[in-house]
Amino acid sequence: MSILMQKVYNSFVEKKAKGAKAFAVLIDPDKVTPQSVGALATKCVDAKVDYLYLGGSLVVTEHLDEVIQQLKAHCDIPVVLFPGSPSQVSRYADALLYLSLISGRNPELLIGQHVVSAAAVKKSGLEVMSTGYMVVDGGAPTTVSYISNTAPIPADKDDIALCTALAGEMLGLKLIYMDAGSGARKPIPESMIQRVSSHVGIPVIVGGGIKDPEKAYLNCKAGADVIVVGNAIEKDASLIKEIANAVHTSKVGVK
Ligand code: 1GP
Repeated sequence: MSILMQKVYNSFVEKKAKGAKAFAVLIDPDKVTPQSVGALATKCVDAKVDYLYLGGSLVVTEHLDEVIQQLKAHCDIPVVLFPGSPSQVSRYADALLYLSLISGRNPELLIGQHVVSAAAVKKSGLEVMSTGYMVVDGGAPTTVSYISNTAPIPADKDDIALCTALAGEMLGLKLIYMDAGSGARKPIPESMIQRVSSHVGIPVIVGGGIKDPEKAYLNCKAGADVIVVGNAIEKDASLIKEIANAVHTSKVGVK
C-alpha cells in the first residue's frame, strides 16, 4: 500500500511527531443501534474526538456495516476497526487495527486467524495497521483474557511489557496497543506506559478501565499517544468532552 493510502496511520505518526495526543472513543457495536449512533457521532464531533474505534471481544449483533455507514453519514472522524475476530471486518471503515496478540502465546491470535482472513482483509481495501496487541492484567479477568485464552502481562512487570513491545516493533509492527481490557478494574499503570513509550518509536495506544479525565491526562503525560475509552462513556456521555479536553491539553511541552 502506498504512503498516500496510509492516511489514518500517517495521522497517528504526525500527531506523535508534534507531541499531540489523540482520543479514541470505543464503540461496542452490540451496545448501539444504527439509529442511535448519529447522536453519539455529533457529540464526538463537538468534543473534537480524533478517532472512533469499533469492535469488541464478542460481537453478537449483525449491524456493524450499518452502524459504520450511519457514523460516516454524521461525521468525518476516521472509523477504525478494533476487531475481536475476523468476522468484525467492514469495508465501510477507514482502517483496521490488524492485531497480533503479542502478550499471549496463542498461535491462533498471533498468526492463525490472520491467515484465515487474509484474503478477505486484502479484498476489503481497508487501510491495514499492523498492531502489537498487549493485554495487561487489569485486576480481574476480562472478556479479552477469557476469550483469547491467554495470560495477561502482570501489571507490575514493566520489563516484560517493554521487551514485548520492543520485539513487536523489531518484527515490523506499526503500533503498540496496551490494553487492560474493557471495564478493567485497574487501568495500565503509568510506570509501565512510561517504560514502554520511552523505548519504542512507534505510536502507543493505551486503554482499558480509564474512567475519568485525570487518568487519561496522566496516561498521556506518561507517554501514551492515543487514549481509548469505551465503558465509562457508555455510562456517562458527558465524559466524551471532558476526556477529550484532558487528552488534548496534555500535549508534550504544555504543563
Ligand atoms: C478495551 O481499551 C478498550 O479494549 C477500552 O476499555 O471499555 O474499559 O474503556 P474500556
